[in-house]
Amino acid sequence: MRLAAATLDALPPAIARPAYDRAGVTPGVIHLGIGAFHRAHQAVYLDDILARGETDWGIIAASLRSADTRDALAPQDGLYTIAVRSAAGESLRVIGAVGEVLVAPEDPERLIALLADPQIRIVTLTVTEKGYCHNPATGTLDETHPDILHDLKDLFQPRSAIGYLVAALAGRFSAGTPPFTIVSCDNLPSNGKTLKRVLDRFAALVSPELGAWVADEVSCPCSMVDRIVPATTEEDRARVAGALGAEDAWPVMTEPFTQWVLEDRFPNGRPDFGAVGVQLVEDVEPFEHMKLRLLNGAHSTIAYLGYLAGYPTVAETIADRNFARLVRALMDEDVTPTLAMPEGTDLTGYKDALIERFSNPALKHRTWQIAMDGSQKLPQRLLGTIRDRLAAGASIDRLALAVAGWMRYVTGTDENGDPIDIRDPMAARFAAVITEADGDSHQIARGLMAIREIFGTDLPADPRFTGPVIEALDRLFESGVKATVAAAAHG
Ligand code: CS2
Repeated sequence: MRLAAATLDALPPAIARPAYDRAGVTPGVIHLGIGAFHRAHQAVYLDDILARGETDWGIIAASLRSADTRDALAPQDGLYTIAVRSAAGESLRVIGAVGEVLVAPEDPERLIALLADPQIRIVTLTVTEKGYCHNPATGTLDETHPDILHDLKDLFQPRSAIGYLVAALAGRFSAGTPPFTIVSCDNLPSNGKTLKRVLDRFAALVSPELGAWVADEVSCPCSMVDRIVPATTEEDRARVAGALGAEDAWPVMTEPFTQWVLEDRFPNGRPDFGAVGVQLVEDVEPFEHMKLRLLNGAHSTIAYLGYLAGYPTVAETIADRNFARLVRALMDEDVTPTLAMPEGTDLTGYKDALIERFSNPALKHRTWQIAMDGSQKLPQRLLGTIRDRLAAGASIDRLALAVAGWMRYVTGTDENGDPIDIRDPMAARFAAVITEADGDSHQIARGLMAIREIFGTDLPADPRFTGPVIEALDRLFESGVKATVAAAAHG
């Protein structure tokens, strides 16, 4: 038996499922970049919205590249299971908010036409950091990006998310249809502002009239999204199928915690997000800094140093007392002083909860998974904190060790001499630096820091930054990761 609309009633009673008639749902949201994260986060909130009777907020989702998700979900009528896992066990819930799943490159015009439809009032995005085709150090459109160059030439056969959005907005503009509101749900700094900057610029390059309309009319509220979603394994699939008594080709694994903080700027309407636990605020930035610097900054530190220390998962890394100590000190001593939270925010509780979430033994979140795309992640996770610390005249030793951990990782060889499978759009640049440095750790550090798209021009020129990073990388090479972490944890 396969999970699908027709088999929903046959599932065991313990499995939660859509508490509404899916046949009565109409689409109001298009999501670009349907992956596991979207399905465990925004789609769950919208499932709750639909269950409240707001039935005009169904989701049409698109993959911008691969057909995997569509191939898994289409035979299931868009249905899939989320498995909420913790030490206490696993609870399963079938989500019904996603109707159709499209594979954009198969029929770009269809996706553009759907996006241009007036009933679509919100577009949400999870296209990962690199999907914005921006320069991560400056947050501006990368006008030399091959997809951007392509999309500017051939707007109605786009490749990038930005191209799709602008192609659809051009259609809405000429038809007199109000624009959709676009919500970036990626871990970018000021994600809405970054999106808006890139989008406005791209639209202006298409035509001044469209550029002016997009700049004036399109709202891109910032949002902070949070839920840990490790990649699904074969073991997960088999376990979920056993519990459902039906095959689900792509269940999604997640944790009990979930958070969505969103700026309330939806000129074309929105569902009652507040009623389903979304925090609607005036200004997301403080929450975003809190999350990117504390959660993701710690995650990346754990990913590089933990991987190199031989720990396959976050939980195994944090179970090492030295790592737990280092990460907590990084949060308390280095990041916390850079945060300016609204009154009443319980930062200590937030950090305690983070350590508990990282320790969740049921999640098996791989360090290798988080280590991906470091070039896109470092600026907002670690380098912003470093800049603030330097401006305050404060020390950056632990943060420098995290950056050096990334450098040691991208050398591509672990401490046993085995190769590391590096996934990063800038992997070729790293490899060139490593080859050129020929084993000289100072040259490795200097060569990597010279990559402006990551470090800008200020940090490589500041000895208060370069000194501690070079020193930390030396120590990683000389003493090994575990000993270096142990020393830093007790330093
Ligand atoms: C992780 C995030 O893979 C990564 O880079 O740090 O995906 C993290 O799990 C989420 O941001 C949690 O909300």
